[in-house]
Amino acid sequence: MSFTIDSARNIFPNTLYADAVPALTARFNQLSAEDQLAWIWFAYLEMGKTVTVAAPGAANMQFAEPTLNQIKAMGFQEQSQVMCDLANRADTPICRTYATWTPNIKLGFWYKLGEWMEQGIVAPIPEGYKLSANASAVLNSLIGLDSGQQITVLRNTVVDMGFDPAKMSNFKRISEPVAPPTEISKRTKVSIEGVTNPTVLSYMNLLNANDFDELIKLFAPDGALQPPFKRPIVGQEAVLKFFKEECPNLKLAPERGVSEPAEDGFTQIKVTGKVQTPWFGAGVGMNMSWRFLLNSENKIFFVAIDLLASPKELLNLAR
Ligand code: ECH
Ligand code: GLY
Ligand code: GLY
Ligand code: GLY
Repeated sequence: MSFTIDSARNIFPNTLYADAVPALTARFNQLSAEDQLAWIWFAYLEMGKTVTVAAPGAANMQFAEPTLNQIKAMGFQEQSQVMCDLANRADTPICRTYATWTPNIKLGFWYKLGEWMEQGIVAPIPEGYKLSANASAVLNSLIGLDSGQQITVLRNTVVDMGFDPAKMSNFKRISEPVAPPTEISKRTKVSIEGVTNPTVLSYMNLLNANDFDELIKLFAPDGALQPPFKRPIVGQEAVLKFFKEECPNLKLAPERGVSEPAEDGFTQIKVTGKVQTPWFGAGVGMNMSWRFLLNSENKIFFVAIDLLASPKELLNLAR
């Protein structure tokens, strides 16, 4: 029997991922649009007590600017309607535009709206707004999670807003131009206790250097990558597009791992460690694992990236 993408997903089945994130996201999705927006506002304030979000880069803002200016010119009532429409995933021109943006453009858009809400330029969450009992309960659950899980929930809520791309016949993804990779002389090199496999080390180093054109060469032509809480992205072309659209400026700090032979000359390797997003930098270290399945030519047939349930999982390399 040889590996399929589906069977590859089950390597290292003892990996405990943060299932609190999809659980909380599902509860959040049950709330009304008004409650959702207020919930995010309160969650954002709460998190602001312990972590700082970085201002979006100019590249993330240029595509959102026309829509932001359109919203700025509206009265409060119309602005509130636009925000509710986004949460409701309504079919409006702004919700259709929003749907075409990459996650980083969407986050930059809301970052700016949040600033404007604070400054009184955009309709604020009404003073004294009282969350429903359900929404309060969901907020309390969020506050109980570690910061890496909190920012993942928050990112999901933003990414899922807007009209459903699957319902758009003329869907075309809008993404920022890809910045050049880090100069060779400025690149860093990871070391991983227990792992010397050159493909795995290069994967980490090339991703840290934003060198996506070299990184993709480590994958088999039909290779796949499974981001946290997502279905696998299959094939070099689709994976490269994902890297360019969603993965600039991540910082991977793998710590340890284990490598062992699998059937058909394949090798399975699990690595655990920390990951930083450019939005929070060193302020939030996400506890992650990478589960690699390499083919007999040492190309990546499959890699799953998971957000771990707890820091304790960083030490779990069991098969
Ligand atoms: C306000 C109220 C009204 C409604 C809204 C508001 C604004 C909200 C704002 C929220 C901002 C949230 C942010 C969240 C950022 C989260 C980023 C995360 C990144 C995780 C990345 C990972 C990468 C893993 C990977 C690795 C690989 O090896 C391969 C690639 C990949 C308040 C106005 C909405 C402003 C900024 C969680 C884990 C390691 C899979 C990518
Ligand atoms: N400030 C983070 C980003 O623009 O990606
Ligand atoms: N690690 C669990 C999953 O496949 O998403
Ligand atoms: N999913 C990776 C990021 O957008 O930060």
